Amino acid sequence: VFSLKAQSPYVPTAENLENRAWFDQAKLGVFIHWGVYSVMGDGEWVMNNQNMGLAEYALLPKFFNPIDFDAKKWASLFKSSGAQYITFTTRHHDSFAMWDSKASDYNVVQATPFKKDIVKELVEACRAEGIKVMFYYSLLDWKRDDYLPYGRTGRGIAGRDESKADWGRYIQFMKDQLTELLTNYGRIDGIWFDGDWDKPDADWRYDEIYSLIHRLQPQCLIGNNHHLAPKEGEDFQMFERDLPGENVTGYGTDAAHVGGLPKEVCGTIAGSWGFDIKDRKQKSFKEVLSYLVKAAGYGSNLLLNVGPMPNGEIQDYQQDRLRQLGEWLKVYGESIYGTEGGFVKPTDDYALTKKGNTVYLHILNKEMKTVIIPEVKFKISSATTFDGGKKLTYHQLEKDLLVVQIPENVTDENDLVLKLTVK
Ligand code: H79
Repeated sequence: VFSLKAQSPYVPTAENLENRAWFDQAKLGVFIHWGVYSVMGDGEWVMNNQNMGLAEYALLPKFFNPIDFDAKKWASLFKSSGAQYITFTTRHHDSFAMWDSKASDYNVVQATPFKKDIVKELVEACRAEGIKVMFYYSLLDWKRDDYLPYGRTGRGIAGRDESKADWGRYIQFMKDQLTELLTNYGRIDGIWFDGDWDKPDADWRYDEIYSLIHRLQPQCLIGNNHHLAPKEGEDFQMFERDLPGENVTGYGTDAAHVGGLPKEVCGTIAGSWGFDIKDRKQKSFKEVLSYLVKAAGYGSNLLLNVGPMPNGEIQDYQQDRLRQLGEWLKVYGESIYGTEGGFVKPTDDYALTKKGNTVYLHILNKEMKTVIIPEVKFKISSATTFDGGKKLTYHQLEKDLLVVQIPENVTDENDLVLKLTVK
């Protein structure tokens, strides 16, 4: 007989620790924001941002008929990027379930002409490619009455009835949906919660929710985008549009709240998470690669987002970025996968990763002739180009300064990877 209360303090099982160790070295995942909001082509926050009423928004599922969706094509694209896992939006803030949910008929099978269980197709296709699957699940809800009273968002959305507020029922609804997701789709490697910040003072009953998840699937890694220090029962810590502790967004997690769990930063290839037809902030390959390399320099994974179109296609330039990463990782993967980071703080100019007695020095700013790195606490015995073909001049000075001469005629527009051997 299981206790409904979480064991306190939370003691992760052996399977869970093993999965954390896998996650910690995985370094690249693909985030997918896809839902009925994609039909609008105005990002995943369109319901809130355009103050769409419930009746208006309820028209969107009628247009969700992604005739070009091919889960196998997606999975093969993700595989070619070098990603080790995906995180899919099973349900975003609009409450729409992308699977055959019994707890709510507001789902892809019952409410769209497509009628197919997207989660099922995606899970099966990714599994066939050896890609692990995590589920994004929103805590915040812009549709259900039982979620009320209002949090910080969603007030302009017409059609909800505050007299039907019922927090206990809402929590039970989430448990029912999470149970479906963790019972009907085989092994799931993580649950990625978002939206806590809408009601930071609510009793989210994480003790019950997290213990339910770990009871159903002990290896399932729990992360929660609450922008706070990790809470009891969580297995990894995520940083939205941020590097760990940098908090450039202002609503993120500052350095004081970075914990000792495996880390993941998430960011977009486009300017938005969900498909935005007017997107004018498309990232170059260099920007995307620098994000991956800096994340690894912090010892963190990068969860890189694509926002598929309503027809089920992923935009060509987003596909290109993924394939370019994969091509790069085929050559330089040893400097990313399975490395440690966090021993020297990355900058826009450089990032360092480490495996055994090899330190990989990533030069991100190709204008530099010399790189000067402070706080280097280890002694090195050699410095070479990535292929070992050319010895580099370096000096280790007092105050832990490392100075490395950047070789001439060795150019890589995006990231020049150098190798240091640690004594
Ligand atoms: O799913 C993607 C986004 O839709 C969701 N998380 C990613 C992964 C997300 N949207 N916004 N945010 C996360 C951060 C929200 C910040 C704000 Fe606020 C909401 C700023 C103003 C309203 C938090 C709540 C800070 C003030 C109120």
